[in-house]
Amino acid sequence: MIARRAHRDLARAITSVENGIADYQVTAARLAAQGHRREGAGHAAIIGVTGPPGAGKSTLVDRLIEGFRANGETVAVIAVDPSSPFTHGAVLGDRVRMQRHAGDAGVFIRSMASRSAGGGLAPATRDAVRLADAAGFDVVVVETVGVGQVELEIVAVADVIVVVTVPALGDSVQTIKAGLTEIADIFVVNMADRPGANATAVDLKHMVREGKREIPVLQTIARDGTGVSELFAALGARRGAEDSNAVRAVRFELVRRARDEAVRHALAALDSPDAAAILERLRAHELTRNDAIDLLLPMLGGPVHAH
Ligand SMILES: Nc1nc2c(ncn2[C@@H]2O[C@H](COP(=O)(O)OP(=O)(O)OP(=O)(O)O)[C@@H](O)[C@H]2O)c(=O)[nH]1
Ligand SMILES: [Mg+2]
Repeated sequence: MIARRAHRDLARAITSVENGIADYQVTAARLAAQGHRREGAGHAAIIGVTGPPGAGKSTLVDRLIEGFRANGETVAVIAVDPSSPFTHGAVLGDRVRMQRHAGDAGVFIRSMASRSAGGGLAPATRDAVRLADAAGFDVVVVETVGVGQVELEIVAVADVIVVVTVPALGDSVQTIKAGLTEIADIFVVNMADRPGANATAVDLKHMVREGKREIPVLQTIARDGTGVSELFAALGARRGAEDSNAVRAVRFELVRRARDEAVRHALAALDSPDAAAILERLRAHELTRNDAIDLLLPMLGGPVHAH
């Protein structure tokens, strides 16, 4: 049973890591000392919901909350707004959307800004998810707008990933970017009350068939709840098979660290006197951009891709 006090303590804990006042370890320890940490934290089912702005993610999550509560499960929702350095807009929108659950102690809803410079999930988001888990919630839903790297980084956080899209205008699913089939466990075409939903679902199914994994493609109308029970069932099936995600998350984390390392290395190389000399020749129009790139590339080490 999650008490009101746990809500307050979790909210404060998230605020302190978000503002960099405390680090995750210290905060988690404090939550534990307050008696909220349950046996074997790390048991929450962490569900990522991602997709383009306005696809109906929050409306859908609101419906899912209903289902989890009907099962007697407690739910924490962390909604990330990567477009804004401030939480105000997100807080307002999401609070209104999920208002129905405001009086329920089994539901915790928190909006966060994503502050990572690269546009990725802020470290505070990952911490918030883990804190919600430590605080004893059975299910943690992370809602992110699918922009830039965030939709991919959600892999590092969530056990099950639902990619929400809407009926495509025109004749193809170009809006579904490459890479999404790799991270999606379930595709949802929301706003199925709009024209083109069937065609979009068929396109997605074709796309999914090319991949190695079986990914259900569902249609929902979040606004009235149509199709949500099917989504709920698909989530239930995936939750039973979560173990494969550990491999996916570790792979992702390693690639991310390798990328960070490569970026650091490249920036250092660009600061070297040799690089500065090349950039100076570029500035003086003695080199074309492509020439400059070809000259600079070998300084990065690793494989050189000639232009
Ligand atoms: N017609 C229709 N409208 C929907 C449906 N689901 C949600 N909406 C509406 O779409 C709008 C956006 O819904 P949200 O749930 O806020 O979408 P979101 O993806 O969370 O939006 P952001 O978090 O801002 O990216 C709202 O006005 C919803 O009422 C649906 O199935 N059909
Ligand atoms: Mg939303």
